[in-house]
Amino acid sequence: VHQRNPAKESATLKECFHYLNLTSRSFSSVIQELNPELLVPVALFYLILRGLDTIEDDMTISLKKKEPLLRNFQHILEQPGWTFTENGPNEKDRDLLVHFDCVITEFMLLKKEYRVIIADITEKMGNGMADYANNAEFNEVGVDTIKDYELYCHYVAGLVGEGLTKLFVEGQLANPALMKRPELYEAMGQFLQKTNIIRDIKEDLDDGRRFWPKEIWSKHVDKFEDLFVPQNLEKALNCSSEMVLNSLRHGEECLFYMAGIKDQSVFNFVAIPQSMAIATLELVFQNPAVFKRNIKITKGDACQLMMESSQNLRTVCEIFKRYTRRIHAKNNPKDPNFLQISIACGKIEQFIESIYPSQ
Ligand code: PS7
Ligand code: MN
Ligand code: MN
Ligand code: MN
Ligand code: MN
Ligand code: MN
Repeated sequence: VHQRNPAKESATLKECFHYLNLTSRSFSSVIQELNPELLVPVALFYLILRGLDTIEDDMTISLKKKEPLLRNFQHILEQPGWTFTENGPNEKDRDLLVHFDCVITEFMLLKKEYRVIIADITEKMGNGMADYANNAEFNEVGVDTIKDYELYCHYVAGLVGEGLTKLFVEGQLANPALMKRPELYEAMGQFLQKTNIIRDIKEDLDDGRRFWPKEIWSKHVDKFEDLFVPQNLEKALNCSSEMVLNSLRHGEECLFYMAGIKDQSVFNFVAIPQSMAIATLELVFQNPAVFKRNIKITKGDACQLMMESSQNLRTVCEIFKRYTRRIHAKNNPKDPNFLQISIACGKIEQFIESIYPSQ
């Protein structure tokens, strides 16, 4: 049920949707099903952040070039005709930046209130990314403490939660009270980003980047690279369990945030990625393949999750309950975090039981 109205779309807006379809596997369809008031603002918000992330991710751009691009990306949004052709030829979403002028053209046509929200988040995220780009190049350890790790996740995902929530409230599609609960929209972003970072460890290593904090991996191995040595598998799995636990702790706050969303299209938009994330967390938990290749939930599972989570809070809670139980069942008594993981699963299960008692 796409809410787009192609008859009224300009050529540049059509081009923007072309790049949305090219760059996003999970977000493009849910964005295009959003309430018409927010469909275009959120699509452009996505493309702008995707463009910024493409620069952040490109390890062929020198830090000297990358840093000012990241720090000044919000000003690029006011430069008609700006395009970028210096990304490495293999960079995944290079085409979007080569044709970024269409995004700028459409951004400039947005309501002022939406432009201000998007530009503000872009500025904060770009500066945060730049801080950590420095970190990766000069610092052997990558991300040091759990606090640093959570600050990085705040920059690249918590801020997206903030910006989206502001857009929902400005568009009168969410309860304004959500603005008074920053910990809830922060949790929505942290849960997605942390799960992505756990899953992508091998892919990120191959790109020369590491996001798992030293404070966690150093409890299990001496060197980050040791996580990938087959003889260290048990240690590596214990380490990944600690990462999973750290992410799982956001589960309740995510469910609480979603309880505050009344518009059906916004509900689907926020719930589908969260359901994919809990399923991904279950997939990576105690899974040795994480250290060998990039694993993903199957197309079939993704399809079912999409249908089930585009209903209501009850069906999303059922998904969370199902995957939390699977994590609980896989939990290994020899794992140093066994007890903490069991408690975290129990808390999510109890929270769900308190809103939807089973008998
Ligand atoms: C504006 C829809 C709903 C309150 C591009 C959605 C990369 C996990 O690292 O490509 O390349 O493997 O899988 C999305 C909160 C952000 C956080 C963040 C913008 C939810 C640029 C998504 C998405 C907040 C930084 C997945 C965070 O990308 O990752 C819009 C509420 C972009 C959300 C990045 C990651 C998104 C991510 P990677 P992916
Ligand atoms: Mn990135
Ligand atoms: Mn990325
Ligand atoms: Mn073009
Ligand atoms: Mn990633
Ligand atoms: Mn990636």
